[in-house]
Amino acid sequence: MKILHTSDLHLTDKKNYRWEALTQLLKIADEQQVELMVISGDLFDSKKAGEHLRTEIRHLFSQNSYTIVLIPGNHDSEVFNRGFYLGDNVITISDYRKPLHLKQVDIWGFPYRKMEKQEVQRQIIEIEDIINRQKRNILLFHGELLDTMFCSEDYGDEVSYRYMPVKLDYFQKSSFNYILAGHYHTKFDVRTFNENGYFVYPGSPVSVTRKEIGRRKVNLFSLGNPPEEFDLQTFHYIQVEVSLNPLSDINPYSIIADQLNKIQGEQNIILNIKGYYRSSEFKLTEQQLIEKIKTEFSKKLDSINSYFKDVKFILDDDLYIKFQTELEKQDISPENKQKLTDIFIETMCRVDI
Ligand SMILES: [Mn+2]
Repeated sequence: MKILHTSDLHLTDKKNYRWEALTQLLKIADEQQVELMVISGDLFDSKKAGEHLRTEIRHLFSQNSYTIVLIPGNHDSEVFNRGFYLGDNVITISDYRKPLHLKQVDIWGFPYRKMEKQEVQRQIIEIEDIINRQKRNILLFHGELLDTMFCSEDYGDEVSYRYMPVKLDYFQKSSFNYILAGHYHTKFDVRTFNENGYFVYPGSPVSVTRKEIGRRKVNLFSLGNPPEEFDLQTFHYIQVEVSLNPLSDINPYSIIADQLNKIQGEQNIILNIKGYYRSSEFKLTEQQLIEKIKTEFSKKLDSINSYFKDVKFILDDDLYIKFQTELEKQDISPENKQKLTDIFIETMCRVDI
C-alpha cells in the first residue's frame, strides 16, 4: 500500500502558492497511485480559512480514487470539531481511541488539543491496551518532538508554548510502525523510536514563512518500507549567501548578479550579503550597489539582508597596508588569510582612524 504523507499547508485563499501546492499534491497522489493520503494537521491556516475554503476543498477532495485521512492541527482544530463534511473519501480522526480500519493497516490519530506531555504519554499507553498487533499501525500526530533542537519559528509560530509535546522515548515500547507527524515546517526529518518504528515530519510542502528554505518535500512510501522523501515543484524560498572579499578586483555587483542569475523562479530569493569591498575601486557606494541589485532583480528577490560594508577608508590606511604586506609573507592558507583580513578590518572598524 502506497501512502503520501504531508501536513501544514496553512491554506488561506484560493489564489496563492499554497492552494497550487495542494493541487500539485493531489496530482502526485494520483500519478503515484497511492491508496492513502495523510494530512497531519494544519491544512487550514485558521478557522476563518476553513469557513472560506471548505466547499472548494470538498469539491477537490471528491475527485480522487484514494482515501484522505486528516487530523486537526493547532491552527485548524476549530474547523474540524464541528463535524464538517469534506467529501466521501475523506476521514477526519476525532477520537484517539477510535482508529480507522483500512485493509491491513489501522490508522490512529491524536487530534490537536492543548495538553501537557504527561497526558499525551497517558494516551499512548492507553492505545497499547487496545491496539491490534496483527496489523500495521500508523499514528497521526500534530505537535512538537522535544528531542529536537527546533525552536518555535521552525513550526511557523512565534510563541513559546509547546504544542502537544512528546519525546521519542514515549514510543519506545509502543506498537506503532509509523508516526506520521505535522507541525514542524522547516524540513523533512525522520527518526526511529524502536526497531520497527519511524517518526516522520515531512516539513511544509510549500514555504509558509521565510524560515522554510529549499525545495519542499512530502513523505511518499510503501507500507512496510522506510519513509521516503519525494521532491515537490512548489513555491519555496532560496537563500543566497554572498561574501564580498575586500581584496577582490571583481566588481561586487557582478559577483552578486552572477549568483542570482543561476537561480530560476520568482520572488523567492533571500539574499544575504556579507563581507567588505572598496567603493573607490568600483565607483559604487553602498547605496548604489543595493539599488542596482533591487532594480535589476526585482522579480527574483524576496528580500535582502545586508551585512556588507564599504571599507575604503580602512583599506587605504597605512596600518592596513602594513598588515597586508606582513600577511603576504606568512605561510598560511588563502582561507586563513581571508579570515585574518576580515578580523583585522572588523577590529579597525571599531577604532577611530
Ligand atoms: Mn502547527
